[in-house]
Amino acid sequence: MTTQYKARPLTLIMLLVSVSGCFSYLSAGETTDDPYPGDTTGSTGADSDTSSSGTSSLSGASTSSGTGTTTGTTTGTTTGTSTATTAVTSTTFDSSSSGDPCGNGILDEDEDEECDDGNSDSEDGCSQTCTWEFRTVFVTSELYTGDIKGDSPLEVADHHCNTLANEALKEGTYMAWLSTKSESAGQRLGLMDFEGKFIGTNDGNVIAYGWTLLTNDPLVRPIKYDENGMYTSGTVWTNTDQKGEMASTNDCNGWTSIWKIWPFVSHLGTVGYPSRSDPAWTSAGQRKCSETAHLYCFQVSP
Ligand SMILES: [Ca+2]
Ligand SMILES: [Ca+2]
Repeated sequence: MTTQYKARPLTLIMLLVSVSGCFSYLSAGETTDDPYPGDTTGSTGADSDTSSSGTSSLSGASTSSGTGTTTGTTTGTTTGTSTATTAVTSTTFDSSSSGDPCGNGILDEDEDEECDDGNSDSEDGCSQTCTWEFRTVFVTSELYTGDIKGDSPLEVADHHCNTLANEALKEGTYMAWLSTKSESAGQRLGLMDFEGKFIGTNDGNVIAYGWTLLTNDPLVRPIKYDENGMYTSGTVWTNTDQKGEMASTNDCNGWTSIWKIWPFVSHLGTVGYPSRSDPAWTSAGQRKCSETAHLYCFQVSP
């Protein structure tokens, strides 16, 4: 018992020294190699070695695969970005080129839309291709001498047209089919590109299909109805030929006078007949400016 009692402390001391040495050795190795000393997972020898060679090959892989990755990433990213940018640009371009497409209710003049009533229907004033379909034409119910008066008789004539149209609840802006020696009706009206229908005030019957036929062919129907849709006869001041150009020098002195100063006789003015569909509708001879005649009025804008 005594021997055993004495031998135990010595054995314990030797064991402690031996174990202490082992801990001391391991601790030193770990401190040197383990980049994560607090990480117990990496504190085993096997993991430490793997980690060490891993770090080494990671280092190499890091460089080469880092370069490769960088290159790949750059190429990939560049290609991807380029493609993405192209796609976005393409989308933006498409969106821009179509602008506000016809039928969306937004007028896009860059796309040559004359109108946009928010639908794809025709025969409602604005066509499915967003162009105006109708221009109303009438002969005035009122009569005027060849002296239209005012500083600018053509503008006064336009005013007469608009006043009568407004009173008859006709929409839009109107101008008189009237020329002087210096200004033609065709130039004034600005309808040379109009391809829709010129319609009358009586049930919207067609008078001519577009400017080209208006100025080259006989009328489909005469312009014989006034702003209220009432039948009108007599003559119409025009001094305008079928082409919309000045018909003669007979324009009642630019629609400013009835009488010449000397000899004291009436000026003359070229007239047309509202009952005719041949070129006589606009140019059928002269009348004394002291007489009275109607005016033709054309809608030039909505
Ligand atoms: Ca539009
Ligand atoms: Ca429409």
